[in-house]
Amino acid sequence: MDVITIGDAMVSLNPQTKGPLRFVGSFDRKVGGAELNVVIGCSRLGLETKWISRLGKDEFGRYIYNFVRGEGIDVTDVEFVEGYPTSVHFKEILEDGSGSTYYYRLNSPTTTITENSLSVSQFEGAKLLHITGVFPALDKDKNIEVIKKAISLAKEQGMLISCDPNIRLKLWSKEDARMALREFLPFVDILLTGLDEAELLFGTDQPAEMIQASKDLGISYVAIKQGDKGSIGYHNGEFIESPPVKPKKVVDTVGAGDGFDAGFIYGVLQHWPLEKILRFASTIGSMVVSVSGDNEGLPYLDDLLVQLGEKELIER
Ligand code: KDG
Repeated sequence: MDVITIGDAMVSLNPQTKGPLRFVGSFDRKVGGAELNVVIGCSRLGLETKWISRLGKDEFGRYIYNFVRGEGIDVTDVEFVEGYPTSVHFKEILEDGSGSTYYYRLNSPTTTITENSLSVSQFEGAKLLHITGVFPALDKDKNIEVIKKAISLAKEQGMLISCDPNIRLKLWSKEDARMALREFLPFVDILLTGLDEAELLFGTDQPAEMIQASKDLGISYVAIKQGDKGSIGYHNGEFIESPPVKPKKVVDTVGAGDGFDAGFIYGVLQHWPLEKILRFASTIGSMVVSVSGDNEGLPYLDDLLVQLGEKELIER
C-alpha cells in the first residue's frame, strides 16, 4: 500500500449551465471529496491507495462506493451506515470557471467514525497518510482526535504524512481551522498549501517566512500552490519558484489543488528532484481545470507523460 487517506465523499451535482445556481435547471451527477480526489489521482498514476470512510446506506452511497472501487482504490475500510444520508454538494460555476459550493453534509456518515474505528492493521505496510482540513471541519472536536490517532498509527509504521489544509470556511471558522491544523503540523512531512491558507496558519504573507516557519516545525517538503501564478517549493535547503502550467482551457477549477497534491505525493515517493515534482504536480492541476468535475480530469500516468512531452501520442 502506498497512500492512505480518511475523508468524506459527496455526490457532486455539477451544473449543466454556468451562472447563479438559482437559474440552473439541470445537473450532472458526479463524485467529490477533497481526500478522495487525491487518492483517485494517486491511483490513476499507478500508486496503491486506500480510502477510509463511511457512506450512507442509500443509493448515493452505493454509487460512490462503486465509483471508488472502479478507480482501483482499496475500499476494505469503507462502511455503510444506516440513518446518515450520503453527503451531497451542489456546485455553482461562473463564466470564468470559478464558483461556489453549497454543502448538504451536516449529518455526514463519516461523523460516525471515532478514534476506536482506527487500528494499526489498517496502516501496516503503507508509505504515506494524506490528511486535509475538510474531514476535521465536519465534526471538529471528534474528528481532530480521529486524525491525531491516524497520525500516531501512521508514525508508528514509519509512514510519511502529507497535509493539505483545504480550509473550507463554510464548514468552520478561521480560528478553529488554524488551531486544529497547527496541532497536526509538527507531525507533517509534506505541506501542500494555498497561499491564503499558509497566511492563516503562519501569520505572514511572505512565502520565505512561511517556509521558515514550516522548517521550524520539521516539515521536510513545502509546496505553496498559487493556481495560475505557479507554485513555490521547498526541500532540503532548495527554494524553487515554479512557473504556472497553462491549461488548454478553464472549465472548472475545483479539484485542481487535489490533483497537484496527487502529483506531488507521487513525485516524493519516486524520490524525484523538487523541480521535477513541482512541474509534474502543476501539469496535473492544469489538466484537472480543463475538465468538468472534481476528479474527471485527473490523468493516467501515460496521458500525463504525453502532456509533458515525455511520451509520444499515438491516436490510431
Ligand atoms: O478540493 C475539491 C473538493 O473541495 C471537492 O471535491 C469537494 O471535498 C470537497 C469540499 O469539501 O469542498
